Amino acid sequence: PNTIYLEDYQPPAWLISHTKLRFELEEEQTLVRAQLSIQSNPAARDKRMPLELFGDEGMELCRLSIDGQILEACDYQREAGYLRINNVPDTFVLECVTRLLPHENTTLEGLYKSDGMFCTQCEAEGFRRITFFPDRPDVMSVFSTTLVADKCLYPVLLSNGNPVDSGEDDDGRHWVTWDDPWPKPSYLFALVAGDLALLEDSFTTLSGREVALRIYAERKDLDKLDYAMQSLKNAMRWDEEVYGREYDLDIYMIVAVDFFNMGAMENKGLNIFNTSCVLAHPLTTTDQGFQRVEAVVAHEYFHNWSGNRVTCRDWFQLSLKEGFTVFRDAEFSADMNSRTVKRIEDVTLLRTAQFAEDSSPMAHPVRPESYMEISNFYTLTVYEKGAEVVRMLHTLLGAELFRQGSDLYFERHDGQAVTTDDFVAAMETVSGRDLTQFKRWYSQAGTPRLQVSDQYDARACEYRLTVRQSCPPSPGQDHKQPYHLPLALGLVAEDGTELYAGLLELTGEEQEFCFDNIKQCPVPSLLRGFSAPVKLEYDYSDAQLLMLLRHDTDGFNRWDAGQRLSIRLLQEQMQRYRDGQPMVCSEALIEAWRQLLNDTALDPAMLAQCLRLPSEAQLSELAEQIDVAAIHAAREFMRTSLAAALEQEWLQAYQRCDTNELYAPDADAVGRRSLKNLALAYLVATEREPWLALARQQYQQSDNMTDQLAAFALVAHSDDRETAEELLQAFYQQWQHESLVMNQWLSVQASDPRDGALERVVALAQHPVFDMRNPNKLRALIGAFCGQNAQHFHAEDGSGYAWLAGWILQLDQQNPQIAARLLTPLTRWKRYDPVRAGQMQVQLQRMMDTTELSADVYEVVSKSLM
Ligand code: B3K
Ligand code: ZN
Repeated sequence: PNTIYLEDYQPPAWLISHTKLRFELEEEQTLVRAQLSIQSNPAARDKRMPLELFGDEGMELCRLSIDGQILEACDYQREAGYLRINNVPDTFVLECVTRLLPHENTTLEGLYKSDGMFCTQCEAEGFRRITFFPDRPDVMSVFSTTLVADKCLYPVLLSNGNPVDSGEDDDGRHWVTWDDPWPKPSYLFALVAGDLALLEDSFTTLSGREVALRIYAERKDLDKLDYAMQSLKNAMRWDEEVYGREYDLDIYMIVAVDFFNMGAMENKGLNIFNTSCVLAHPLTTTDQGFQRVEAVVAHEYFHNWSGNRVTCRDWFQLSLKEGFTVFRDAEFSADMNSRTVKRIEDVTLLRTAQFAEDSSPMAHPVRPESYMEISNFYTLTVYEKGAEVVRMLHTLLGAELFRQGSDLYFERHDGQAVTTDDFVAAMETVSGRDLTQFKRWYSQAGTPRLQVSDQYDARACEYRLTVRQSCPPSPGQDHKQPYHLPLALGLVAEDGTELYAGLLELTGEEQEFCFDNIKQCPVPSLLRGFSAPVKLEYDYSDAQLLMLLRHDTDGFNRWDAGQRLSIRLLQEQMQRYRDGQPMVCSEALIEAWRQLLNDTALDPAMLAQCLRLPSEAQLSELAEQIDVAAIHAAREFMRTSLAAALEQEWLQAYQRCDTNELYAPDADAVGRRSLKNLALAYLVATEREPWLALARQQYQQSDNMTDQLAAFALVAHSDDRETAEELLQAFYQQWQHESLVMNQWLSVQASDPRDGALERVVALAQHPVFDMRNPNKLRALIGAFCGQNAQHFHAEDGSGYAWLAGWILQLDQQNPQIAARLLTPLTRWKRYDPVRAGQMQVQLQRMMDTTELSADVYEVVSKSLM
């Protein structure tokens, strides 16, 4: 595969003003007739370039003409992925007929079938599997699309924009024409054809425009669409209020499909969603599931401005739309629910998974410099770290200037395809600031490290803080320049009084800050709200952390103080485990947790966050060399010690939160359930008989999936095999016809830490509910085993690695994007002991030695072995 470089960017030689498409959808084939109105681009570097269109090799070209003149085979060249036509006029209409086989398309890119309905996925480069086209985001065109299909099988025919015409043919077929007035790149094109049920509602925009809101799904799921609809309306209102952005078409549609490579897709006016991100019902969806639906519905809606009206010039700019939109959806979720809890969840994801990516062979800047396969760059770095970069701009400028900058960005670039530099330039204009150094966040990979030390002069009432920043090397970047970053901090007295709160700006490699008139020696509360995506080091004493856990006025840092303390204690136990010494659980920690648990004034959601030990994945990220067994042993030891020591408190917390309220997915109720189920998990961890019975009782009496699933997982993983098997069977019987619930059933079993885990997942892959063509099933089984069952995935004999590699090789033939995704755990081999690292390398090499790897898998494997 070729490597594409940012520095090679050239403006397109040809532009398309209008794209007219006609799809003849049939069972055995689809014919696509495309009429492209083409002009040479006045802004192109070289004039008189041949016309080059992208087109997938598997696509059959049936007919090609220019201004009505049929082209013969000698008039054009078809090469791997391209069609080249020499000697074309300056302005002309190209007509092209292609033949596709959607029912055989297992890549879930381009036009394919999901459970009998036709649908599309074009981002990033799927449109070239539909027709020959300048399939790049800086070519924007107006689309007009006609769909023709059997009326009984496909009564619903959808595309972008507004329906403008329709009719019926004599042969039982019907057709609908859709016009999308807004110029868009081909990656935002979509069509859907199927027998779909519909939930309809409407929204009146700020300026009084009436918008029809339509959510489509299979008939059996019609009762699971209300929450998505409510979330959509909330998002539309929020974007008007917070960003002044209104919707711009008469119809907004969402379609739920079961076969989908990722969460959802923001196609103009016609979002296509993975069922897992749109269907929600109390009986089948957990609280987490509800919150994901709310967040993803909002995210795709927000793209209408940040992504669609203003799009990316090239795919290196992906974070322009994704980082900004993730920031927008995170703020929306924070406003709809608990701001601090949302921040804690996002930072946990960043610290666990993005930091790990940042130190892996696939590490890349938020704006990558090169890629082989762009699908591999829809990453935590581009999305989540990208959102942190936007958040830092928000922090540095303040909410008001940031809003002005966003207004200016949309105004300047409406209808354009632009770069992250353009985004920052708008922020520079409104603030009058020079953000040149800040832009290193876009160009440098790796997680910066902040080392903080301090000094207090009691006589002068002077407190000095010294901050040193550095950033480790990453592939292709040995030396990093210092970053410009906001460091929010507070100074807290021993008794909890806040002596100072403010924002510092770091630009140098080492900087000293002096605070006057500080009357007692303070404890610094650093990086409040996680004001920059860095690793912070400061030599806190246990007592200081306990004080911050009790008194910090910044909720995020309260939680973070507790995490730091837990991490330190866990790391000590890991060392003891390795040294063969007995592990111990700190009395101070137990007492601190007891106080938290007894403090009934605390918000249950926050309390649950504070009483959750850092995950094995996070402890792994922090380790010099990952010792899977020590991490697991230490964490289990702490968990069971805290469970036993605080048994009464856990029970009280459980009872306090076990209110008999009707299910609602609002922040308060979600918080109570999260504390309740955390308490139940600790109770069960005591291995005392009554608590497993309590879990079983909760399983039977719950009226919602959150409580049912939490209890189910605890029993399913317990040593009481009789009850466990009974529940596994009962759960299956109850939910076997709910595909999304069956994903949970698979995941619970795949993450079961008891012996024999690999044998169990091998057997489950043969179970009728498993379907290797469905990405949700693959994530539920393979993803969960490799990601949430470290003990067994990392078995020293390499059996887990070999199993995964076997899957990757098989899946690569069918769906390269998913294959490359699932491969991630093996790319981390350098972090493990020599035996495991060697075993992982063997599997990577095994893949490398296979002929015919996709570009997706080849890129990940080859970079990992470098
Ligand atoms: N933009 C899509 C992701 C497309 C991924 C293509 N491999 C969803 C989103 O971020 O909203
Ligand atoms: Zn997005």
